[in-house]
Amino acid sequence: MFLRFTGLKRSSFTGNHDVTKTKEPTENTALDDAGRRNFLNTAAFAGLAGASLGLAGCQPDGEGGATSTGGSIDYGKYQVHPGQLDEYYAFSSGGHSGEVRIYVLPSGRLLKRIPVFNIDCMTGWGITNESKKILGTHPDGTLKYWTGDTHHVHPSYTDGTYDGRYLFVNDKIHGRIARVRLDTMECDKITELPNIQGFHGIFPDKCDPLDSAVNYTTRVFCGSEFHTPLPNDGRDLDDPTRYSCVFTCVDAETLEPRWQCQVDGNMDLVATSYDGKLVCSNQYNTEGGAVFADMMLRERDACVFLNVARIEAAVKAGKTFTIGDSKVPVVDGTQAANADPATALTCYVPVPKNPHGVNISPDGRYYACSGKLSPTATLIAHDRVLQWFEGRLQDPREAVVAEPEIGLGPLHSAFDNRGFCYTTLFLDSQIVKWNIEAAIKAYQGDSSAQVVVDRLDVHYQPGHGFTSMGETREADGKYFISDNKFAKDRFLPVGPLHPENSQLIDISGDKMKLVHDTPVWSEPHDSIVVRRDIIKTRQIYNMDDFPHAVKSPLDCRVERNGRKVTVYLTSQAPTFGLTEFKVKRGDEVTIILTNHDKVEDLTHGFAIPKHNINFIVNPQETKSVAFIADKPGVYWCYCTHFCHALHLEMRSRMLVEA
Ligand code: CUK
Ligand code: CUA
Ligand code: CA
Repeated sequence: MFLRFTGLKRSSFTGNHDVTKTKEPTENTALDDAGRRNFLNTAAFAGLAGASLGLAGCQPDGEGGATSTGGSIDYGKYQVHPGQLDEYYAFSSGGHSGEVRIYVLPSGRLLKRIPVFNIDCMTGWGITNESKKILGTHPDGTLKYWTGDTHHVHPSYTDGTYDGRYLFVNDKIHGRIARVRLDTMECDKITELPNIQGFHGIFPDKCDPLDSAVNYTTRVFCGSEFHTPLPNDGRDLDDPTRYSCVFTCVDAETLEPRWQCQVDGNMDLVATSYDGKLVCSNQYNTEGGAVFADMMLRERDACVFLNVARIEAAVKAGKTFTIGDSKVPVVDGTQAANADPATALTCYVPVPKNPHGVNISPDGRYYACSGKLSPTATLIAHDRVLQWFEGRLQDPREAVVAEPEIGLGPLHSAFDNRGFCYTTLFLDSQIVKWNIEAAIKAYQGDSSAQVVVDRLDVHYQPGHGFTSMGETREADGKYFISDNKFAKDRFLPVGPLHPENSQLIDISGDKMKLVHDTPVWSEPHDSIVVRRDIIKTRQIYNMDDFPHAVKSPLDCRVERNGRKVTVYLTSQAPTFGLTEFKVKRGDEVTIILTNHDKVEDLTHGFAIPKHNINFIVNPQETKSVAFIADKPGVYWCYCTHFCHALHLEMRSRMLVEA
């Protein structure tokens, strides 16, 4: 995450934010747009929090972008009536909840929470043996980690658009990547990446640079935000100048790391090109600072581009090293080792101070890197970066084709299919819509080019913004979501912890229109909006996919092997296959439960009081749990998931003998 600016825009906390009303003038209107920008462009950055407070209430309407007020909106046209289905899925990270969420648009209804790095006692994630195996355990069977911090979700691609196979998601805390199957919407793999800390940006490739026949995702790129000693084994604790970062390429099928690339500076967000050739990451800490003031020393940081084909050739040729105990081959992508474009693995394009967010336009031509501490967005041309690698540019900075001033605190950009970019302005609490070609003309000196065409107030302090299908070739320019970090007065109060506010904006016309607010629990960072026809889910499982399935209710039994007891169970509404089972105090009990119901939506649950056992089995699914029966007595194992008129009667008894 970016800095939390303590000086929030004051108007956000006092103004009337009814979308039907225009903004109220505030006391700082004397400071015009230009003055404000200059102020931020001076060396006063060390006091940035104060600066933003000082600017509070300044409302830019200039630059040709009169602020949209919503105007008259036919809200009814966005309603999804009872029985109707939505148009889009939104897959959303859950931040430090460690999960992924699915909500749908335009209604904003939340359909599902997918536990990934967290423990979830509804589904049994982190409780069942199968999920613990995916999450990773110590030799004694206890979970290695039960916390996570998901920031970015991105699905697999074919032909530059989503193919409905997988969703990849990062865990910033422990440096893990997870994969969610999109047919079941469940996590099926997690890998802990070596040599990294603060795994933040993640993006799958969109085709293979080495094999033109492979037009689908085979790699997932992972940036690491925090620099550490390499290996991080206790050496160089007090010498941050010796810390470094590596970029990781993970195989999309095995989810194992293929290679790593050491870079200067840090990595934040990640974007991949549509031709598979480049992957890039914005860097806000090229200074290698260990405290925030040191991370703001330079006027420019960078967006680093990795040349995937060259790196993989270097890996193949063995021009690699390893770090500590890790066997993953590492290439040297530092600037000193890559000064010659003819052989360079990496290209560092300078961009203004502490950029955040980098996104590629749906036509594959431009990367938009947001300024964060600069009121600009930097547009980097894909073909010009390739030209640098061919030795045809003098300076990587020549890959920049536009750098429009768009407002304060730009964080993330998204695109429509008409040549417009939509950037969230954290400090201004606005979305700014700007024209890509006009920005390029203005950069070339055309003062008549109208770059900013619209602004819309959002509520409040947006982080990510994303458009419907906007990270694919099929961007459709219908909706933009502003994921706002502060909701304050937009919902009924629920105590000191507020929800966040995910705002749906119609971008199909010339002016952006705010359609509605959806409260979201802390704290999604990013989402993707996927057309519903792309997602094809299963309704029930296949019993044969589970090697330990209890195939018949007649197979229900208790097997003992010393202190190890296995209970084979089935469920079929409204009964479990055994009405009781007996174990002895101290037994190591494994329960294997197969749900024999075949009816769509007929899920059962299984809970054992006082033993921390609670999980569900979906139709035709098998799950297992293991625990020590350490308390003599009678324990009613009951169905937790309402399944039948006799759901409450759906029980079994565990009898633990003293
Ligand atoms: S980061 Cu949170 S708003 Cu983790 Cu994608 Cu920019
Ligand atoms: Cu089975 Cu409730
Ligand atoms: Ca910096």
